[in-house]
Amino acid sequence: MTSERPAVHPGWLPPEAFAALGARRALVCGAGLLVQTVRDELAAAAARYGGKVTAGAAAAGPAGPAGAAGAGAPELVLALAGAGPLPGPAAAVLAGHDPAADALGDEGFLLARRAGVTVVLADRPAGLLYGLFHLVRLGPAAFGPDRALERHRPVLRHRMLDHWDNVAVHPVMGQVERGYAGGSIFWRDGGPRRDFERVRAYGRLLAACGVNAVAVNNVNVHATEARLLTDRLGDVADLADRLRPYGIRVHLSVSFAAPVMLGGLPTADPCDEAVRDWWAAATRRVYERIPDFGGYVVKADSEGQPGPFRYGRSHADGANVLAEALAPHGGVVHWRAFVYNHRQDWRDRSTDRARAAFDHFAPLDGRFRDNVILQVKHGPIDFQPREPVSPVIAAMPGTRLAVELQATQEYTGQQRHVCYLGPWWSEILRFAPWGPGGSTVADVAAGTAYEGRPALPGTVGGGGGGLVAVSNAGDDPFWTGHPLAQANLYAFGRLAWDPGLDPLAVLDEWIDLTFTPSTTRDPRLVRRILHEVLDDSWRTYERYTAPLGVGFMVRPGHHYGPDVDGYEYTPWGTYHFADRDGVGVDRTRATGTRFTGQYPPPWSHTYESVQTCPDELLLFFHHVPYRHVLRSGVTVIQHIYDSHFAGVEQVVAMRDRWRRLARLIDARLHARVSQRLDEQLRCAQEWRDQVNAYFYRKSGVPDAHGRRIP
Ligand code: GCV
Repeated sequence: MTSERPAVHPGWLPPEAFAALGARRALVCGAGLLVQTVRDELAAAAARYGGKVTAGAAAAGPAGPAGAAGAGAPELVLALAGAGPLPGPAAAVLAGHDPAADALGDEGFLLARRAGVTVVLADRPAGLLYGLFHLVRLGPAAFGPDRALERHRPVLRHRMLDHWDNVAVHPVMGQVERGYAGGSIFWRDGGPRRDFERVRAYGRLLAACGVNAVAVNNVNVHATEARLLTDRLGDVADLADRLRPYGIRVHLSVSFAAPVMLGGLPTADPCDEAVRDWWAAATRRVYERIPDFGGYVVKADSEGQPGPFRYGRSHADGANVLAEALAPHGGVVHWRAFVYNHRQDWRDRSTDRARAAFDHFAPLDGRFRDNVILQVKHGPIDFQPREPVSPVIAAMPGTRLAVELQATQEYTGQQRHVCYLGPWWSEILRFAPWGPGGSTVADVAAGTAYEGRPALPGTVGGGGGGLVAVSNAGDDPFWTGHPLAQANLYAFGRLAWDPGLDPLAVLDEWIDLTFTPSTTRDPRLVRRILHEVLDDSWRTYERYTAPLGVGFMVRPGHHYGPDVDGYEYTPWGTYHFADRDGVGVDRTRATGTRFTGQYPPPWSHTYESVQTCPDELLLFFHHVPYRHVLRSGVTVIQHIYDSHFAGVEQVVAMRDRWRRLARLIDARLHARVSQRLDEQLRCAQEWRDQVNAYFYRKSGVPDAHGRRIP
């Protein structure tokens, strides 16, 4: 009997996505690994679609200085600006650009179409690669009428995915902590997986949406994973070799206790000379092996991971010792701000987990080295389907901050539920922490939020920390378990490249690339139905789960499905405080935990008052009676009933719509999604019934519409 492995889905790079490029005569000018990748990509496409690829400026052919495309002349030119004499059309495009006023940087590119020739120019090889994938997105439109000169450059420099992948299978968390897409692409059963074709294909998908960094192991660093820094470094180098051709730098999660665990030192005290030397030497060896290594990711003093507190040191002391070791080599340390007391006494009403990151980190502003990136979860608690933006993001003008999102759907349906996160992420990135019209979260991540203000003494200049997401990909044949969750991975990269993009337009891109005309019998219908299923799916998820921003009504441990009181009497600090009169957490300055005071105005006032607090966050900030009337005009209890009934109805509608795609798209993909929609509906009904029954029993208030509440 032969056991055939199912073919891996091509994601947003099916061969047809290259049809328009592959049919052209292309010229690629320049040298270097990434330029070679561009050439190889085009050559593969040309072999399939009948085009031709030539290399180097000498091959410019008869396209004269005026740029007219004669027979045999290139129809497409991708060139490094400094790659010697450029063919006419490319030279003309270059002449129209003023590099002094408008630099392209390491990853930017110019695009124009003149006299029948499409031209992409870049200063650096990575720019050429991103230019190529931009053309893939444009498809035939790249070869239409002339296009005026466009300049493209990423808004965020660091666009990183963190893999919570374990090398050794963890007894509780498995191969991938919070992974819902099968095993790890990188590791299996205690060692490297060595499926390098898969790693390369992953890098290619990531480059095509704009990601440029990957941390290859879990932030919870256990004994085996710690050794990736030393005797298992070769396994990391192997991954770096496969990701490098796509412009992706590898990062490593390391244990703060590594000097003790691996170096045999008696201490990991960051102020100890031997500890500093150990980090410096270990880091030097990493760069000898991986010269373009990105740096370290550290979860310290958090959920049992070791950290500087043990030695009476601050997190600035801790981060700086690693940063100092990385600095000579150009590396960065991503130091996570996810620090809180996970052994809280639930009876203690004075401790508020939401406050923790700010309380720990805001006082350290300005004390981190330039190559420390403080990585802050987007919300103050932990990736719930609705949270306010973390106040830390507005509190540290003298620190490089990265915003951390969660593509893996730990709290948003675990890739069994459809939940397109693009609209949520876009809302977060556009949020203006200092009030409407001011700088945004994206500006903080880009390092431009404080431009124009005088620099504070000792602060870093420019270059924000970027955007990070916990990856949702694994060795599943569809990459992400739920095939439609691919849209989240794609959207993350695109929004990290440009946080101003419309998440529904990004979804269009993903649909058009993934469901190409040759793989669908009715592309317009497919696109319409995919939009109907995905566009509002995050809000649908929110409707049938925990209400009004209160969060954490999930089953403890695995976090799937409802359990309203599951975390209520536990040490984790995630409570809703429902009683017979009302529900929600009082985080006001007047009567509560004073968390609202961590925000600058106007939000400190907006969130403080029940009158102005947005409905969707009301229970995050306030404890209110069930009959409290929301700004929408309905009572809290009626909103709970209404939203939970509506959420389930929307899942029913999603499932019906999806059925219409049977026989219009790939049967395997259709079947996988259908099966998951059945589970989504079952789970949504369970959420509705548990949440509604719970609050009906607590409050005794019947549903105004007399619907059945079990
Ligand atoms: C990697 C949550 C998750 C943990 C995760 C942690 C983190 O608590 O449940 O699995 O650990 O976040 O972000 O470090």
